[in-house]
Amino acid sequence: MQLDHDDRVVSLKIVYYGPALSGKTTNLQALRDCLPRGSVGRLVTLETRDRRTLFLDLLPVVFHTATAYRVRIRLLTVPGQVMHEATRRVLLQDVDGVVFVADSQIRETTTNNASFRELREVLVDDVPLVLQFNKRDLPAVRSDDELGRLATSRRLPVVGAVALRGEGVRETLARVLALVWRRQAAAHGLEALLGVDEAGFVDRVLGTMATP
Ligand SMILES: Nc1nc2c(ncn2[C@@H]2O[C@H](COP(=O)(O)OP(=O)(O)OP(=O)(O)O)[C@@H](O)[C@H]2O)c(=O)[nH]1
Ligand SMILES: [Mg+2]
Repeated sequence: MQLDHDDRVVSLKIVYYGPALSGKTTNLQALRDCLPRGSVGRLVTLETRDRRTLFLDLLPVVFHTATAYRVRIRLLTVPGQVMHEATRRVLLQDVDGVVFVADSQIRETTTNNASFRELREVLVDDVPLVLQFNKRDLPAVRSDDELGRLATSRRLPVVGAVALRGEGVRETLARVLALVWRRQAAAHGLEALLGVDEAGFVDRVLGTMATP
């Protein structure tokens, strides 16, 4: 988190991480289409001709609060292909929260696990992390029971999603934002600075509440 008291901006960085083709870019595309028009910016993608992320995608979200402060959230995706490991490491610097986008198909389990291990090697332990199991619409996916057990054993929030249809995408973002708030709000006095509590903060990003 960056606090700029001169410009009165609170900046946050959320990274969507995971193996190639799990649906990270699709998550940002869905968010661009469903977050409040007044706060969501242009989705910037840097991809190859075959639509694979080359460096990153960036979706900026900016909103004013009832106080004089603005909140700027950068939603980023990493390129999932194995060869881009160095890029992924760079993008994780100063991250405030991570969404791990896994592919729910059983045959992708090994690939998911390798990517998750790579993330764990780099990520500072107390950075909030949410597991999204995407592509719930496909056949031969891991069962809901299994996802429930994973949530318990890893002690992480797990959200099922069909990013292609925008399902579960907002809930995933809401979960990680709530955890980021819980980790940082007290230390930075965010409640006083922004005039919102945890629920109000999440509502402002997702647009579920009328603006004050
Ligand atoms: N069936 C199905 N397909 C999906 C879903 N989400 C994404 N896809 C498809 O999966 C493919 C890969 O999606 P991307 O969002 O580009 O994946 P990515 O994780 O950004 O991939 P990299 O940039 O290579 O790391 C695309 O063809 C998407 O349309 C989903 O929920 N269901
Ligand atoms: Mg991508």
